[in-house]
Amino acid sequence: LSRFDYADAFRLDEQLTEEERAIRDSARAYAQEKLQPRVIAAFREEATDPEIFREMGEMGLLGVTIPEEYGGLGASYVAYGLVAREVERVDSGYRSMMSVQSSLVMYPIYAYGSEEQRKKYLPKLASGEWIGCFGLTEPDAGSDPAGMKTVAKKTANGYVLNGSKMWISNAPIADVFVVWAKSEAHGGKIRGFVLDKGTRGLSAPKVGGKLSLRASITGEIVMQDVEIGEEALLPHVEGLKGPFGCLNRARYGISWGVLGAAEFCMEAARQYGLDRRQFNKPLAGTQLYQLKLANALTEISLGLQASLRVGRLLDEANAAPEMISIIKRNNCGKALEIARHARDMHGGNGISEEFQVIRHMVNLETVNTYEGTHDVHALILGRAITGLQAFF
Ligand code: TGC
Ligand code: FAD
Repeated sequence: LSRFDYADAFRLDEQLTEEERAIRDSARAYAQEKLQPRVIAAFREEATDPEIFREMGEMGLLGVTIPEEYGGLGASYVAYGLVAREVERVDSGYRSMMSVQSSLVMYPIYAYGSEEQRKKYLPKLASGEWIGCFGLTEPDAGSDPAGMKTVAKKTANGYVLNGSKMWISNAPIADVFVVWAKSEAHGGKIRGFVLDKGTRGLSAPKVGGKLSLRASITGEIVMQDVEIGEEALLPHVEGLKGPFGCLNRARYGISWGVLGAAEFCMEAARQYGLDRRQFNKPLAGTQLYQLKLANALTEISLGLQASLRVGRLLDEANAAPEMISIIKRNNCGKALEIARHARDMHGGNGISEEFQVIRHMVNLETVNTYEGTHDVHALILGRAITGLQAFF
């Protein structure tokens, strides 16, 4: 029998294509060389460097699955997941910046947009010259986006939008706003609109005071009589399946990303336990310490295999949303638990920014909540199991 390597327990590496390995390696090199050195200060100062989008664009990390003719990489969903894992190994906020741009802004423009919209927006979003955001959540409509109040009224040449969005990643620095609204001209159905920064009546104030995901800027989107032309409408989708189609992809990416954060935490705890001695022995030589490492390794290894499986099915256009709920929910919950244990295993040092585990821990609280909370995904699965919806 061959030897076991805890750093790749089920030999994920050999299940990847050469291209996927190459994309993963360049994402890892970028994340470790360029993102890791700035993250501690960025989180402390609650500062988001927009230059990161340009850098990611140059590395081909934005729109990994979007065809090359629109500036993307034309690579697999597995490759996209591997990028999310490497970026989130450094910080969930950086992965958030990348996944909003790729899955929530570029994807809907690609999948639901006109050819003019694709040509106008996708290459500049892929290069990071333009930054995008996605406005679905509102102050009074979070888990229940069907309750949104933002409306689009028809005018002679287009629409006028009124409403506000809350908790929107990238919004204060965004050039492109994908916004979902109930359109009176379409029988009150939810439609997508692409707005440009600087349009009269459109503003995006920052949400300050976040104690989680501080390296990623979050804002509101306020729309007061925002007049737009017909060309701002995403023509090819109607209803909640529009935003959900994007969320399927982003949630899938998150399922890989959080395991990158969990791997960081596990490795940090392992090293700390080898270095730190108490009671005349390394902490890593105690049974309780090893139990926690074994639990972390088990969940990370199982989670990676599950995400890989769903990624392969996505690449065959054969994945169901419920599969994505399983991996988003489970991997987020497990990563959060692993981060909390790693924080504890570092003792007092665990609360210091220097050791980084507490930053991952508080970030993962957000990731467990956004893109459908842990409990909302349980209800999606409960509905699939029983045929009974328990949301209301
Ligand atoms: P429901 O009746 O279930 O469905 C309404 C319509 O939508 C379709 N649909 C889907 N289509 C594609 N993919 C999916 N996953 C879909 N889920 C539902 C469905 O077929 C139906 O279509 P049609 O044609 O029959 O009308 O809708 P509901 O109102 O009962 O939904 C309930 C629930 C809980 C499932 C849903 O609202 C939900 O998932 N809530 C969570 C909201 C959420 O995830 N928000 C995320 C906001 S964006 C964000 O957080 C970005 S953070 C990113 C970052 O920074 O990284
Ligand atoms: P609520 O829906 O009010 O939920 C509160 C609690 O009630 C949760 O525990 C939830 O599980 C529970 N709950 C809700 N409904 C039920 C039910 N039927 N049964 C049992 N329990 C229930 N949104 C965007 O559109 N774009 C973004 O870019 C974006 N970025 C974000 C960035 C950050 C940092 C954060 C924190 C959020 C972001 N969000 C974004 C919003 C995010 O998607 C929502 O916060 C999330 O969907 C939950 O909605 P809510 O905050 O209104 O909580």
